[in-house]
This record gives sequence, structure tokens and C-alpha cells, in this order.
Amino acid sequence: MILVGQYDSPNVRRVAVTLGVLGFAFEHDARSVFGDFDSMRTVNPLGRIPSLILADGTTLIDSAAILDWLDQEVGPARALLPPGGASRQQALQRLALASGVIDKIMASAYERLVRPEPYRWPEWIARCRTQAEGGIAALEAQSWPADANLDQAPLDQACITTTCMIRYIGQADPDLLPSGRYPSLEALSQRCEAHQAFRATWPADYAMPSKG
Ligand SMILES: N[C@@H](CCC(=O)N[C@@H](CS)C(=O)NCC(=O)O)C(=O)O
Repeated sequence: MILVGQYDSPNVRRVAVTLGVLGFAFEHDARSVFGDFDSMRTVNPLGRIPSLILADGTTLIDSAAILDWLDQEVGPARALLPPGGASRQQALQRLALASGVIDKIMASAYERLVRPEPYRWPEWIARCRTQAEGGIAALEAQSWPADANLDQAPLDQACITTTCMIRYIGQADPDLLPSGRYPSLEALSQRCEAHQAFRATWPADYAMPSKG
């Protein structure tokens, strides 16, 4: 299968990490969603990333739909979302928070970086950043697994997506993550980023910042 999209996208990255955690072999098509827009639209009619092209030629779009397909493929015993009950509800709420933060950080980043300067709307950027901060604080208040050796412990989708969210904020709007403000999320990120499936998505020249 082929994963389309670059790893600076948190939605692509969470799919790549999930593929790695679940042991799927895949090729990476790193064409750019902005630079290769016309060719991207031949993969996904929406011209967005990620897409996952399956061996039979079927193309799946949307990270949540792709993650759901991967969970279905491996079955309930290995799925990264719990199959039901309170643990599923909790995981879905964490995913809603993390995905919501990603959406708001992305909206404000596009407003700052993509929209031509004369048309930028500072109040909208401020609103998006306030919404993102609400979601980050709510995620910080959750209790996260304390197992230091994630290579020995299963990673769930809430941990994967939240860690991809943290990395994305660090790239797109680092002022929202001052060191020490969110200690639980910092610890989660440190633990998960050390996992091989996360490391495989780092750029070759990337050095993970040390804690503190
Ligand atoms: N709900 C979609 C959102 C995908 C999304 O926001 N992709 C971004 C990159 S992370 C993108 O394609 N942006 C370009 C655009 O929307 O034009 C998913 O989870 O896959």
C-alpha cells in the first residue's frame, strides 16, 4: 500500500505511525498537498492528505476513515481503539480534542502563512488559538499511560494522535507550548516520540529536543 502525504501533516503522520505500530509494510509518496495540487487531486478528489492506496487500487481518504480501516484489518484484539464501552468513549473524546486542536492550529496557520497578508484576520487567528489552547488544557488534564517503555507496551490511538498533535503545534505555533506548561503532554510526547514507529516519520536531519 502507498501512503500519500508529507509527515509535517499531523493527519498523515498519525496514519504513518499507526501503520508502523500495526506492522503494515507501505511505500511513502511524499508529494506536496500545496506544491503538487493538480496531481494530488487525481489521488483524492478533495486534493487533501492523507490518502492510502491499497494493493487492489482502492484509495482511502481521511485519516479517521483510514485508521478505522486499519483497525478493522487487524481485528479487535490488536485494534488501537477499544471496541466498545467506557474505554472507547474515553479514547474517542481524547481523539476529538486532539483532532479539534489540530484543526484549529491548522486554520490559524493557513490564515497566517497561506492567506496573502492584506487579507489576514487577526481576530480569527486569535479565536482559533484560544480554541486550541482550550483543547490542549483539556488533554493535559487527562491521565496518560506512565509506562516508560512503549516498545514493550501497546500504543493506543489517543496517545498516537495526541503526540502527533504536540509535534505539529511545536512546528506550526510553538508559542502555544511553552516548556513546563503542560507536563503530562510533554512526558507523553517524550515517551511516544522515542518509539520506532514515530522515529521512522522524522526527517533524516531531525534531532528530538531534549526534555527541560
Ligand atoms: N479530516 C481530514 C483532514 C485532512 C487535512 O486537514 N489535511 C490537510 C493537511 S494535514 C490538507 O490536506 N490541507 C490542504 C487543504 O485542505 O487544502 C483528515 O483527517 O484526513
